Amino acid sequence: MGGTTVNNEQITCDGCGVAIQTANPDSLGYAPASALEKEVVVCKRCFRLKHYNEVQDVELTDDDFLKILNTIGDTESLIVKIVDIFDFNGSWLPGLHRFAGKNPVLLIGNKSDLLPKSVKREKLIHWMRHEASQLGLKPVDVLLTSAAKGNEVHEAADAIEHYRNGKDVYVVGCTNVGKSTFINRIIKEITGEGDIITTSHFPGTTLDMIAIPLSDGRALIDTPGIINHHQMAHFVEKEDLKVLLPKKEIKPKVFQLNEGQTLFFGGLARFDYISGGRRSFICHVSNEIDIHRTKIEKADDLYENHAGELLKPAGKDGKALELVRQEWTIKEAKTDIVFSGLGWITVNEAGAKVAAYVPKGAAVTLRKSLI
Ligand SMILES: Nc1nc2c(ncn2[C@@H]2O[C@H](COP(=O)(O)OP(=O)(O)OP(=O)(O)O)[C@@H](O)[C@H]2O)c(=O)[nH]1
Ligand SMILES: [Mg+2]
Repeated sequence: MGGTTVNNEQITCDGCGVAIQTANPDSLGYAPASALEKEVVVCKRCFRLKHYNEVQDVELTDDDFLKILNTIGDTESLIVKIVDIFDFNGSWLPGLHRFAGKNPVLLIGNKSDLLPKSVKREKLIHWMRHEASQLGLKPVDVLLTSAAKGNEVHEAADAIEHYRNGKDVYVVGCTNVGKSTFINRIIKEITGEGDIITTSHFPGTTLDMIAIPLSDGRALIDTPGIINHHQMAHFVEKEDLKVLLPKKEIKPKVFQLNEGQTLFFGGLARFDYISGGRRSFICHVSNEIDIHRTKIEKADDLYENHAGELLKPAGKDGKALELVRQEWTIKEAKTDIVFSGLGWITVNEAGAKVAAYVPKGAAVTLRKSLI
């Protein structure tokens, strides 16, 4: 697409990084010519996101985003890898080394405000370091932030300054982990200006690199998120994202279940308690998601007939999803059954026989409880 240039320089959108063009209102990167005279130039898509919370689909593919990130491998820089602490594994972004090259990596767990206060910070950082090592990453440091609330962003900025050693900084990660929100916070600290880069709960908001100049002539660079197609967010309609993705601290919900009972999490996942006597299960999911209790023997019919109505959100167009079942006997006390991107159920004592159902392609795993 022919971009718009001024003095031979390509103009890019300050909100998402896309090349600006003034010719075709229906294509990517459009801005009316009059917009170019403003100090901050934003494309039509960013404008609509910001003012109407509406997202225009883009024709960019996974490959396009990977190509953009691949250029980092040839740089000498600090990589700041952000993960969403609420969906650690789902937002992990495997294969970082493929485009990060040999550069040092600083790992940040973001959205710490979502976790119940009972999750201890030190324990979480220890756990993140352990998980990172299991996943083959040895970060120079591990931090925890809430970019939305501003918690520990100042400390993170100090750590970045320390580890970057006078080099550029690339902020990378899966879509929606809060990279742009994090950078906006840092800009705010430095310049006092707020919400420069466009952020939204739609995965894939940032479309190209956005360089924020640092005082020594280097830059802090926002990058487009890599899409993880296994994340729950990709199975639902866009308007259901506000239900699925928590905005506030998760309030744990305790369910006393008898053998043979089922819990539905909207129409997105199902949990069967098969055997092990009456016991409690602690659910950690977005406060907006309805948890519906029924009997195992009724659950199949209920899902078939009521997904998208009583059990909502469900899949695209409100349709039932193809749910895949996995069964375990919980061997260790304090185990979390993690429904990637949705939340987790904590089981306090060993011995329960359970089954979990998630949309085909989504992940469900066990871990030692975080709490
Ligand atoms: N609760 C909470 N939400 C956050 C936090 N940081 C970001 N968010 C929200 O997460 C969503 C995604 O934020 P973005 O900053 O656009 O994420 P991104 O990583 O830049 O996403 P892409 O540009 O799509 O790759 C938005 O709805 C943010 O408000 C946080 O610390 N806590
Ligand atoms: Mg972004």
